[in-house]
Amino acid sequence: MKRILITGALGQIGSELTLKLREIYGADQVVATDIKKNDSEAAQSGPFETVDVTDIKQMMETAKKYKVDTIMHLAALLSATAEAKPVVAWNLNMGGLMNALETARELKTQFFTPSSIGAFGPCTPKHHTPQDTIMRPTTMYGVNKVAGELLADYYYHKYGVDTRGLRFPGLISYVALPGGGTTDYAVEIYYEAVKHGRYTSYIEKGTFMDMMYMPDALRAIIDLMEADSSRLKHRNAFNVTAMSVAPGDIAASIANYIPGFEMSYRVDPDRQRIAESWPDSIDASAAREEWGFTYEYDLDKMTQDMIEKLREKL
Ligand code: AKB
Repeated sequence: MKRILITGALGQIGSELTLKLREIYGADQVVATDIKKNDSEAAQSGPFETVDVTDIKQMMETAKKYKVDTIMHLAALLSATAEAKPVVAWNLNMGGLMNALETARELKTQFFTPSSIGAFGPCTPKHHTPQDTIMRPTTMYGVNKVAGELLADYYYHKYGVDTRGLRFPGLISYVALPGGGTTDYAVEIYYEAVKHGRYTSYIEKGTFMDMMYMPDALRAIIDLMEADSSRLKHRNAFNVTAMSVAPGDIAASIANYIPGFEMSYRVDPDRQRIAESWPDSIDASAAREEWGFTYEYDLDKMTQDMIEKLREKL
């Protein structure tokens, strides 16, 4: 990775990944792209181009202009929004991915795109979900993610594109808010706890899903991209996780640092249904074995850091 183009660079992952990559590889070496520019640090601290990922000409021209050797394709609709607008989701998630892979093929770049725990479905083993297992998701987002994993494998086998990916759990961060995901509650809860000392969860108290703190997610992306290709058996996409938690666990963890924190529940049936179709906990042993995946933040350490950083920010 020497010169990197990021799509969806102003989204939840992109806002922080752009800055991290600029810190490591140099500000001019990381081209942030998104559908619209804003005044965030990611948009202002280095090259930025407006790119609609459904427009292959725009993407290809931008990649050629900067002579990139790596594409990180992050632009996508998350699970709850994709479920509300399935056709839009198919066109953006699959059309965007296809265009990004074609650009990578033509320019012979390395390629990263995230998959998700959303790629799994109700028939998947729920606990310690293995790397290779039944998928059969029941959401449009999940269908996109499984198809995306297979498509990225296809580009590797057919064209030799060095494609790599991670099945991310819910990602928690204090920098940019997620939008339209099922796991968004795990970010909102910290903002509301710091601002108002209470939160109403749209996911039931005991519904477990995997989560990870953003610094660990960024390191996982970079470690995977830097890993020796010959060690990778899976490529698209590795299970990674740092914790399996339910809303009740996060509330209890917050209460240790914000005494009197109040949690209540008003379940959103649509997002609850999505959450219940996903695993409770996934097994990341393939990522550990093939490229040395580790994480630093467990629930308690993440809660401490989130509260400290949000108190400064808010
Ligand atoms: C979502 O909830 O849609 C995402 C994900 C787990 O992929 N955060």
